[in-house]
Amino acid sequence: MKTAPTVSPNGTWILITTLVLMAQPTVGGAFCHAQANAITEGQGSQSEKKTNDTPWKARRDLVQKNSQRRSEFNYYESKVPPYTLPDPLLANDGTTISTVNAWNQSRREELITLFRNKVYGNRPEAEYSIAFEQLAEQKNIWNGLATGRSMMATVSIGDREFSFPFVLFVPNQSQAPVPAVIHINNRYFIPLEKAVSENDPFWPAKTLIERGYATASFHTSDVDPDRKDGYAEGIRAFFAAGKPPTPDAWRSLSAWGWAASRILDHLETQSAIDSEQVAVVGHSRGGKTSLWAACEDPRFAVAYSNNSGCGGAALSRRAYGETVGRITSSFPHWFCESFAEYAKRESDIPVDQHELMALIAPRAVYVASADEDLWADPKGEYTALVSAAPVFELLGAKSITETTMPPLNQPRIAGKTGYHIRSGGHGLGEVDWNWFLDFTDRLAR
Ligand code: GTR
Repeated sequence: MKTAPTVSPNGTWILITTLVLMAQPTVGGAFCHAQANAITEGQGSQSEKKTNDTPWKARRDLVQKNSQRRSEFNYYESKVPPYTLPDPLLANDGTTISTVNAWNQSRREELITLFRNKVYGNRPEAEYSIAFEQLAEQKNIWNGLATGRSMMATVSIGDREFSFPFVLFVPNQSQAPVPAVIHINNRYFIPLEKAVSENDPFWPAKTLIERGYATASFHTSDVDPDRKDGYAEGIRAFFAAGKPPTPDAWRSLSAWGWAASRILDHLETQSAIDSEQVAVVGHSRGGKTSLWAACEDPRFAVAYSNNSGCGGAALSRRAYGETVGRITSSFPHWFCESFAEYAKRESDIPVDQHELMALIAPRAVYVASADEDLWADPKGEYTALVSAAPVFELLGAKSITETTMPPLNQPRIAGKTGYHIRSGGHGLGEVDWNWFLDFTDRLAR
């Protein structure tokens, strides 16, 4: 990556970055995953008291309610099909990867290529430049705690341009460069003034600043519209010069993750920020994106995936709650065409989602589920995280290895991975942020 800071004619500073994006080749492999699929639902209805050390299990009332409401989807542990997870440490040629070098030099590339070709698509190879313009600044917000900036990123190819906005807060009073959090906002754009006046639980900029983090946020649809028919207006069409996407080209999740990387390009130029300690955070479709963003961009030190479910942290092979068939028909713009072919044949996918966490290793991964969000398959999310442990271990990092789920509302942290399942439904709020920041505090300082 080449960067060349320049000053624009109107006096705002601009950073030009030239990147060459590469696509790569393909593979597969498989190991037996011990199944712990005893009939577990029904142990802990709403009225039953749970002791503090009772591992989380789906509430019987919710399993029944969801099953009745969406009878074509499975919410019963007993009906999860037996499955074998692909072994991230088994190379294409059948050899077992047992050294850090073999992982870094070949296996990691094989695996990410599979995800590109089969799930999220390949990012374009075109060269581009990027400029960051400061549109507005507030210097002494929250009693002088932070400076807030309204920013515009503009990507250029020849004389064509594509722009998307983001908002950035940097603490004022820190002696040393601070870690940062890039928030992928899949719901709405939060302008500077609003982020200052309301500490939105979905992106609580003030809380993040108070806890010692810089933070930036952008809205996914400003980069690639979150609609089946939004292609022409987004960054993907911009790169393709308006041509339709090829079947294996990147889709919206990858485009949003790419945008998070562009914001990281900007953070790298900020002396107040420690760009080696940047987390990428997203909820739901944003949480699918945060994991993939960290796979594609090794500069992210941490990925936090909140309630991301199918196509995110949850194992596809469990087919619990949302399935590959359902997600690819409801949201065809999120995944490349191959993924849809695995509807009802999840066991044929050459990868599963634990390998996303393996691709991020030995960097940090935090996964969060919610008790009532069975659509996102909390157990599948937790099991994926734990199933990446052999790769963390190979790479010399500790991670969660306990296969039994933690109790409700009790975060579990081991080395580079963390997990919690919180009371309540699908959402990202104060409790999630606080537990996540407790995790990153340990990493950062
Ligand atoms: C749902 C979708 C999920 C999840 C969610 C969200 O409709 O089925 O995969 O991504 O949207 O983003 O809120």
